[in-house]
Amino acid sequence: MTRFNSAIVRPPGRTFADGLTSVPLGKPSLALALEQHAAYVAALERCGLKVTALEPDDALPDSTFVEDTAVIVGGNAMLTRPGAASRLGEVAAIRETIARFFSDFEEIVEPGTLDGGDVCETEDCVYIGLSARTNRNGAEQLAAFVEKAGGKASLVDMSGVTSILHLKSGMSYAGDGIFVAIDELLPRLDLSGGRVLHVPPGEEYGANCVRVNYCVLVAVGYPALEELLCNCGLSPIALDMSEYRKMDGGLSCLSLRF
Ligand code: CIR
Repeated sequence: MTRFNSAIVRPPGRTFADGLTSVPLGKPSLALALEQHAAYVAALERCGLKVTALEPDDALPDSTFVEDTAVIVGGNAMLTRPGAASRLGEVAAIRETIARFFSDFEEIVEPGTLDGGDVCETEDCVYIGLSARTNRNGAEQLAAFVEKAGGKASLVDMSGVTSILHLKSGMSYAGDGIFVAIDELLPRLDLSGGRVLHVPPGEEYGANCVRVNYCVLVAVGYPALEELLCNCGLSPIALDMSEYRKMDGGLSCLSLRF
């Protein structure tokens, strides 16, 4: 299991509610979002990570979702090129921080687009979702980056999957060969021998969980999924994500972990 030591986060700015969203859950409260963010950071610290918190950026409403701006696989970093035009500026905003941690990094270039939320890494394979945000060219650039370092990549066709924004909105790798996935995605995934925890009906939002060292972060409110994780010997830490969910965000998208 990959051991993480560090994380990069960016608390939401005052324009958080102006970000992109496809869910009709109402306007998020910035005060509550900041509270939830602080709890998220505390959980990462409890898992042993040293957290670098960037300044909130009011010019970029979605910039708290730092996961989409860079991919860190096998210890190597690649800046992305987000598929939503309003998020392209987030890459410049994180470049210097990535450069501070990774002396050498690459970058997805035009015409490729890729959001980090479409990338799910295991010890054996990097799954890359072809979604409304990540196009084939972007996915192939990342696959080539992974393969150059000796890794394996698997492209996941998400066409027709409308219930989720990113690949990791519907699946996670919980470590130790355990995958968590919504049934809609399973026929599209080649999980080669992994153990699959089927997300119970009605708990689909919980699919976006994050294994961090000995714990797994899960969203509050998905008890059946939490029990499945506990039955595998995992230790869930449940975090309230209500305000981020309103903006189509999940647990993984709030940090870059390495
Ligand atoms: C967006 O639509 O791009 C943001 N409002 C949410 C991004 C969530 N990112 C993620 O799940 N990796």
